[in-house]
Amino acid sequence: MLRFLTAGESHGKGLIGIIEGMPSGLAISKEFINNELKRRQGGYGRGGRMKIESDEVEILSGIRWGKTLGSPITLFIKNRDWQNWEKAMNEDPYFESSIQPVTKPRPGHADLPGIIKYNHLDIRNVLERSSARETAMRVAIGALAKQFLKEFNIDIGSFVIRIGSASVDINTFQLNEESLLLLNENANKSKVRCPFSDTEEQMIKVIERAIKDGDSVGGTFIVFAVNVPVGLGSYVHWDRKLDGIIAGAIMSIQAIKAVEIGDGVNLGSEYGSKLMDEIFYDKKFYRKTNHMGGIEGGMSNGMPIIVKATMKPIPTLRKPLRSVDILTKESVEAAYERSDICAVAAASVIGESVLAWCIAKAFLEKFGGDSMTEIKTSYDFYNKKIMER
Ligand code: EPS
Repeated sequence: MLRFLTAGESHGKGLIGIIEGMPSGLAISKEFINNELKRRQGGYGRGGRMKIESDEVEILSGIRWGKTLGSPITLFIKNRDWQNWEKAMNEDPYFESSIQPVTKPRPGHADLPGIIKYNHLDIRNVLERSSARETAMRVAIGALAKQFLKEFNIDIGSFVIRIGSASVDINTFQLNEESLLLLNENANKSKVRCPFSDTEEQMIKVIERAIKDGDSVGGTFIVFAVNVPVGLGSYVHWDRKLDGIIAGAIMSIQAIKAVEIGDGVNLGSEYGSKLMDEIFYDKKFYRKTNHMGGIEGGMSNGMPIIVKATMKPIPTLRKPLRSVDILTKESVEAAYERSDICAVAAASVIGESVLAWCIAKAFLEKFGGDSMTEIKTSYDFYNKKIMER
């Protein structure tokens, strides 16, 4: 079974990821992982922290001479910022008295429920781990999943369709394999990962306004997977449904508040006759539309998997909102530390990694084996004997 754990605080020494269940014999490029990390760090509206960090992965176990061994893979990403936080984040109690606790919770953040749940008197004990810094490791881990999927020609990509009031009506576009890959490629060239230049300009203006006003802004991105075989996930039990698995995983990305599959919420406002993807046959089954976003009955149906996710504005505001000091109970303004203004572009890259992981896991459940050779044999058999029957 494919699984992973991450550990690490935002201003601690670094982030660790342990991945178990990757088959042996998978070629892994460290350059590819590092490039994914770089993509995540980009985007107009990131804060000062991204000027400090230049994320690079160190591989501590599980890979020898460029290939997976089948044993647990350990990844490490150093926090360059650690050197500025050595006292505040030290494991040695000696430093405790020299550091002021954070006591003014930010509305919208994990701060207040976190200190109550874990019985802390310093919000730093919560914010360090709830921070989106953790997603750097999820992207590194997703980069392994992407390299696994590439062996089966499965590609993952993303692009941003809304930042605040600036948006493009994506329903007017035909989203097929070719157009999705092109949109992702063009998004890679955009400061906000938006492939539509008019909207891109408006998005930048929206972010500039937020920067000027000491505010923050959220948005919506699409993340997709193409060339996914029919039959990943299952209809037989609730926790095996691919759409449920993907939605839960994407929702777990910091600040994501909505996830839709295919036409998503729009499916609630039309008659069924307009929305189902009719079935045709020419040597194989095919569809001319993809309102269902590549998933029917909790299973992939061979069409591109299309997921839309919406991120709320980041709760750390330079112009802070009202809050209450957790120690004095006085009305105060929420704490402000350096922060991002808009991280929707970064979230879309994180979405890719999370989707890649979900699909790789479902793929291994279907075609599983301990080595790439075994998995490829099983996949080829399915393609030749079952898909083409
Ligand atoms: C984050 C706050 C900021 C972001 C951080 C997430 O960090 P800092 O408090 O050090 O300025 O930059 O994101 C990352 C460090 C990252 O790698 O994406 C938060 O509170 O969630």
